[in-house]
Amino acid sequence: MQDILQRIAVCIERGKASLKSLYPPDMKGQEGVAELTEKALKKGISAQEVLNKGLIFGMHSIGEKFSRGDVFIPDLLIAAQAMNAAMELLRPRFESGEIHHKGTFIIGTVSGDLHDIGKNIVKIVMEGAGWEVIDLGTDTSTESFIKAIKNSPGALVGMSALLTTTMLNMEKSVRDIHVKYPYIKVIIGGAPITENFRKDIGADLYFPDPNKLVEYLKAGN
Ligand code: B12
Repeated sequence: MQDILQRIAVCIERGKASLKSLYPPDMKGQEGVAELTEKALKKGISAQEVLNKGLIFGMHSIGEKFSRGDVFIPDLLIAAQAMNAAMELLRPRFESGEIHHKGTFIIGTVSGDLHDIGKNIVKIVMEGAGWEVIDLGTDTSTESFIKAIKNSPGALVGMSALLTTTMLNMEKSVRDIHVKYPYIKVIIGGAPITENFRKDIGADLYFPDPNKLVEYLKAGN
């Protein structure tokens, strides 16, 4: 089992999306993340394990290489493409089949920030837990959040940030949302976010991953 998850991680890291992908040239003709994900699921490995021990692990490995200067932006983009394609394969496995939505969850990556892999995972996990998700995409302005809240007044709002620079943009968005809609709960997340930062900017909740958010909501909060 470890073997196939490791192979998935390597495919993400190398940006090998499927058997057909011509990139990277040294992996031509080999199975990619699409085939290996299908195989792992058929073997009975859970979607959560494929996500955490395969896909996310692979993204973290390439992130470390990027920090060391061993890979560059185009490598990250190719890995991100493979990651997003694999997540689409996992999406049905996260669906709970519940007919009634538990509520509406608005999510966006904050202004100035183009990272969307984490946000997309939060979206899939929340949909799987029975929430209707309105995805505002990346580089989401405060105005876009406010417009979405106006159309779904009872929604929960999620914000994602991956950069230490763009996480600062959360403060304005949270403040402006709370001025207009004091009852709206704003939940923040993303690699650089901490509980102390949440307190500093007055957001309502912080979770390091979407499963913790779902557990919190399931507990009736
Ligand atoms: C892939 C990637 C990119 C891709 C993004 C592609 C895409 N479609 O997303 C591209 C190439 C575009 C990119 C660009 C840049 N990047 Co970049 N990137 C990464 C990388 C390697 C992986 C990020 C990722 O997807 N992680 C995997 C996901 C699953 O994790 P996650 O996002 O943290 O999400 C999880 C949790 O945090 C949580 N979560 C996330 N959001 C939310 C929200 C809520 C509500 C909740 C509850 C939970 C939650 O749940 C998720 C699942 O568990 C990281 C390195 C790393 N180790 O993180 C660097 C990294 C984030 N990038 C970095 C940098 C510097 C940049 C650039 C500035 C580089 C440049 N010179 O241009 C640009 C900025 C572009 C911009 N304006 O946004 C730095 C940030 C440093 C810093 N301190 O700010 C990092 C850390 C790399 C590094 N070590 O230097 N990047």
